[in-house]
Amino acid sequence: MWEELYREALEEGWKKLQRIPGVITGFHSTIDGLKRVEEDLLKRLLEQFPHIKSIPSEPTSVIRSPEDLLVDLLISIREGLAYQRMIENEETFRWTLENIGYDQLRLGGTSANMASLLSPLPLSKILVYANPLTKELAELFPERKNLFVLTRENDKPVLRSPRKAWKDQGIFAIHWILEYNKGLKIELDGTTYESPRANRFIAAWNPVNCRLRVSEEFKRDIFLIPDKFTHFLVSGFHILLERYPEGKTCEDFIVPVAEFVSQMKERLGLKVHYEFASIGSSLIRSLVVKHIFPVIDSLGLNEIEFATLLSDFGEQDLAKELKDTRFPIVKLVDGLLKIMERTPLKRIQLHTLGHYISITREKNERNERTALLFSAILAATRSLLGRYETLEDLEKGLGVPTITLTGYEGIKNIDNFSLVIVPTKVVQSPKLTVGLGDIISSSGFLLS
Ligand code: 8BR
Repeated sequence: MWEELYREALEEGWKKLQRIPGVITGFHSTIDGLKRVEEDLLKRLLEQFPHIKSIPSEPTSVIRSPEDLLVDLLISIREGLAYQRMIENEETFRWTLENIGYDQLRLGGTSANMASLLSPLPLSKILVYANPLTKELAELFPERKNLFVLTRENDKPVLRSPRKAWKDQGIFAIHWILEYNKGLKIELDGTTYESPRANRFIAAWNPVNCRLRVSEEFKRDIFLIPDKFTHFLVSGFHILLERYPEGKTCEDFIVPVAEFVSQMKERLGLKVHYEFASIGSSLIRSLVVKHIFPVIDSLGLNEIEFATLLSDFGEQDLAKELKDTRFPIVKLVDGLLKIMERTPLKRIQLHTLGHYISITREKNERNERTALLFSAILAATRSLLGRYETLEDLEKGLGVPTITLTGYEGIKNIDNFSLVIVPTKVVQSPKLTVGLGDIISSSGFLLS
């Protein structure tokens, strides 16, 4: 039965996407700088700080100096853990650019990734918010007829391909992905440390995006263009800081974004989806729940992010049980019901490796099922081929076997909520897993 439903969902989803007038993604597009960390680089960096004799146990909360960055990187290597920290000042950013540099630049940021992953699909318009849009960032966007940024020409707001609309040249923001292999050695004052596994440390300099500052031009022009948009994918709250060097707090930046999203919704008639992503700070999470949840229609997350959210709502026992028992569907459903009861959300879409679940206030089960199944085909295709360009590519994803059923799959109505649980297609040796969550949630929302 599921194979048949999958086939129908591919056909139906592909047709339905063509009827969507336009999608906006904002407010986090950036450049990822990939750098492979080897022993000689570590030696060169350590020579600059001869007083470092040992590695502290915990990383810093933010990177305030080149030394902080190096120490955090060493901790990540010693533990084999993927920490992510924001760089707080421009001197440290310049030092890192000069002393570490990058091997390769890649498109980064949830909004840019979602726009880029949606652009091969038959959507007529995708408007991505990318600011500042330098030549370096613009050239990382794929060249596609349906992908735009909002810019001005002859004093009029217009939609243009990012590649034709860049303003400055240079790198003003970068998220360094410092990757290392298993067994990388650090020699320090007679002691040798060795990475227990391959992983990465991310150090990000992004002064505009980390304040979620939306340009005045965008705030005005989005209401002036004649082009119709119906869906908005908002994200980027995971790179906020609790406090800023100028004395502001994350709330100073969350509140204006929430107000602007609410205005966009009202004046443009948009449906809004928010992709949670992993937010380390419980303070930022609680402010996002307070200010952002009331202005969105749909929330997307994975099971780990969901367990954290449950803890924030005082459901620590359920969150622990979920983690201890490897996220069984019945418990995930219990948790989803609790979050729906306590928030104004209209829809939550939760993805795990084997199942996707959506819960909604309105009865929309057939569309929800098509949406989830279509998004699973996209995830399977991207895992299988590392990309998708055409309907034929998606047919290859469709061919990936659907995972074994547990008995909970299907449509359920509980306490006035509609639940749809689908089994997914899991690729055995995936070519690529980055960006899968983003594509599952964004395509699922568009088709829901
Ligand atoms: P996040 O990026 O939000 O963590 O989501 C990742 C999702 O990608 C998982 O929930 C799972 O559904 C999907 N995924 C992964 Br990871 N590996 C996959 C694979 N080999 N085949 C299909 N889907 C996969």
